[in-house]
Amino acid sequence: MSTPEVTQDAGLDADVIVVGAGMSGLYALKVLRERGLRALVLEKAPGVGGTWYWNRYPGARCDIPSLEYSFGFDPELEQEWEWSEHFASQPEIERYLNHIADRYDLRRDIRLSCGVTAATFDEATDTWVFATETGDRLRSRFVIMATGGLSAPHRPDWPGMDRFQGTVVQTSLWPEEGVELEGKRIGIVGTGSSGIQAIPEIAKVAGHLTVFQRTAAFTWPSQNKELTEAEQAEIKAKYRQLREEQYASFSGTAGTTGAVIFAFPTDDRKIRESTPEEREAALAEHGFSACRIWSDTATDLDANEMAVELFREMVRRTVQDPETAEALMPRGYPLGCKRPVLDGGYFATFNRDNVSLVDLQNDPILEVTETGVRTAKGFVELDVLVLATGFDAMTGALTRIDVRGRDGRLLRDDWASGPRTYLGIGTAGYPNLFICVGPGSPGVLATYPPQIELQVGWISEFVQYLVEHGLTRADVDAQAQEEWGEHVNQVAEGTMFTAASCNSWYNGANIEGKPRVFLPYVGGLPVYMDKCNDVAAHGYEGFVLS
Ligand code: N01
Repeated sequence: MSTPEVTQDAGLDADVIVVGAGMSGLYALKVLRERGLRALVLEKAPGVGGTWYWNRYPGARCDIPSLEYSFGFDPELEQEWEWSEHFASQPEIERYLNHIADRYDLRRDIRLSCGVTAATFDEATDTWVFATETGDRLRSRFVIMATGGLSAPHRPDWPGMDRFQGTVVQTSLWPEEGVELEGKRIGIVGTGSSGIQAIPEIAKVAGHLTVFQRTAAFTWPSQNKELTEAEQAEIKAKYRQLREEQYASFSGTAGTTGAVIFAFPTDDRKIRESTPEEREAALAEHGFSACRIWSDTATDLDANEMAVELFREMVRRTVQDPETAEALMPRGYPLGCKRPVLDGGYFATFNRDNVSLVDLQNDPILEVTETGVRTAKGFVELDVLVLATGFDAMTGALTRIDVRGRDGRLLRDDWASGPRTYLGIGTAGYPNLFICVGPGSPGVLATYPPQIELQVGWISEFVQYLVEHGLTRADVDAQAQEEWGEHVNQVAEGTMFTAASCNSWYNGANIEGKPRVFLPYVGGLPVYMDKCNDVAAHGYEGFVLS
């Protein structure tokens, strides 16, 4: 790879400052260095790993097969790293990312416990100036915001929260030293991916676990198991082919090692044309996945509701207490609107004597007191309150930093009615700032490592191009941004993601006051990268370079 003439301004701490040392940030550092650029990573956490540093709650694991949820940039790394399970646990992924930091000697350019509070574009010099929690002031020509799609925790604020004398802990800020749960009276709010993973594990050790549920979820048994040596060897022997399949796949996932729930319809049968006997046979064969095999549920709401009924039937057959089962059945929103969840025995957990459910639809939380949670119909005494209440997704990590662009504009204000980006990578008025897995890119809809390799690879090549051509400023053309935004909206139209009844973090509806805007690009990873590569081939069309 050619090495560009790097800007050697004495006043610059780096050519590129990367915010975040998660998967995107680590990879960005590696490829920027390879391109001869000086990069420095600023990370809020005391360790590397991003999501996989912070989310260390009991049961935390990935729901993409481990052999696919890993980097393909180095065949030696692929061969030497051993995954122990089909779906890797948080500690194993955190170890993997630490291994990457060591193996590629990344740590010397990573500052830990160094959260960025402000980033300001200096128009006189075409540079970015950073302020950090540690009081540092740093300057670079370019910035890569590797701040993650699901990294700004959402913490509800019920009346009395400050009064609670027990422990309050968020799944996404789980302390490294752990939380004492054995024998305790524990309440958990939230039944998305995090809550659903944590609930069966916490139930095993809690004195009593009370689950506070606002919306019943769709979740499928993960069927996670140990990865045998033979299975691993088989995949490793054809890793190049697998990676090519991932890069070419809509969601960056080849599905080789059991990503069951992401399987789309297996044939073209329509549930609307099915008989009760056929539906019963589907239940017998596929269990919870019986609702996912039909070809007409993705676009036809009536068909979708018939499929949901199959899911409800499985809940009915799994959960012994009829009232609890009824409350655990998703209603009022379609299958395919929210991020699917994989679980390790979630519904069966409600058959345990030490687990109870509070259905917040009928019995909302009124307040938190010194000793527990008061709902409309009762009071639950607690020692520990776990918040599995999600994230200000895709935009929160960016808008929580004071990012100031040209003319003193503030990103938080510019995005007050929804994010505006070009390719999810740049945003007009904020020159030289590039976003990884940002709103308007596939982001959360495509497996991160392969997506990051493609997108962060594209960004680093762009930075190298700018440096090689002596260009100091790359802003986004407002018209190109407008057209990309329209395209992002257009491809999402008619899908279950944007159904009127769909409230999800994909569209900001999980955060009070957040504008309802569908955030990721749903056109698929290959279509997205074709567009990015086309932009590059045309001299970075849509960016204004000077
Ligand atoms: O967050 P969520 P998450 N009062 O937003 C409830 C990824 N992930 O952390 O549905 C009461 O999905 C909220 O209720 P409602 C994955 O992409 C992956 O679980 O808004 N309840 C919901 O039940 C995932 O989708 C993995 O009505 C309140 C829950 O809290 C994404 O992260 C593991 C409330 C939040 O669910 C986010 O998942 C974990 C309130 N005020 C996460 N506010 C894997 O790889 C919120 N809720 C497996």
